[in-house]
Amino acid sequence: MSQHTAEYLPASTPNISSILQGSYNHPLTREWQAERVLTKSMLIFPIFISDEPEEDCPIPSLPNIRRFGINKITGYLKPLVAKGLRSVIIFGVPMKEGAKDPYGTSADDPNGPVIQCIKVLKKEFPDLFIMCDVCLCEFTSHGHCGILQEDGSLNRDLSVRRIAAVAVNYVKAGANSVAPSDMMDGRILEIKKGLINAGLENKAFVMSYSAKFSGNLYGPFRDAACSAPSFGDRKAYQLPTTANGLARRALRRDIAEGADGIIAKPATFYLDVMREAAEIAQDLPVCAYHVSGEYAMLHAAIEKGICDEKEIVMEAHNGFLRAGARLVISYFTPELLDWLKN
Ligand code: PB1
Repeated sequence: MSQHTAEYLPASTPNISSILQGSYNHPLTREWQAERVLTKSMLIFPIFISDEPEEDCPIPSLPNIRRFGINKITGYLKPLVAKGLRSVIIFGVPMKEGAKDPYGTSADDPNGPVIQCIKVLKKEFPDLFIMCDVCLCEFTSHGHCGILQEDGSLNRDLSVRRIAAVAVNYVKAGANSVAPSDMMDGRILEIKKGLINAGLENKAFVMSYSAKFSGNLYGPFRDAACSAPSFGDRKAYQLPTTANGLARRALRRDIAEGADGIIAKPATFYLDVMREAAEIAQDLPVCAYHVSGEYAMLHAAIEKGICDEKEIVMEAHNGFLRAGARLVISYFTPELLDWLKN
């Protein structure tokens, strides 16, 4: 008997139910264990569009991600669409002098980056699903996501009405979906009412950022979108990082107000929230947003050789699906389009 076998013990006789390894000892049976498999149609790719038509600018804190002008974006997206890209989410970035004011007027400027980009993409890629982030932070001089009172706090009513107007104008321009990331209370209801008043209620998928936390993982995005608040922070309108209860309340509220889908973000650090969101919003698509800080952290680990790029990206995205997400907003979309078969 081998020196490593304890002579004094009889041959191990486990219960039959103790034996699991036979169920996953083959690559195919390991695939069978997944309740949900990541596919290209689940991916929504964030794109940053500026008002400089010829811009093509790398974002140092967001490796492999660039900010484009409307004359450059179709050339960039063409090969991705050919590889199976189905959806983008547009973030407008007004760069011109004087483009920002306290009301975010340029957010739905017919000649602004978002509406121009909607039209260019609809023309070039008629089957591409165009989602537009709806917020004021990229367009306001103060960098907050809503309209402010004199004392610097949010004017909820004016903010919600402005957000709804912007959302309706994006749909009028041809957007298939609007995703308000502003976090103002009641904006989903206002957007739905605005769409109904415009006769567009059956034309747009309203994707609510319901469970969105005021963490420390949005820095690279703010670099790309030039959208950092000029004072204070977003803690008065993005959820506290410890707030499971508020997230559940916001999810139930947005579903009751008519959301067609919900986003939980950040993703990796909030998989518990994602799971609860999938239970509360079981009749709607739940979308994970793998935010810029999470993306940059993975890139840092990959660049340091701590993990293999494809392995760690797939592990992270499979975690979002395991927690109940059916969609993923991911800056890794271009790589995933190369790796995924379907
Ligand atoms: O990738 C990211 O970090 C997403 C950032 C996110 C975009 N929806 C917001 C984060 C923020 O700046 O607070 C933008 C809010 N309108």
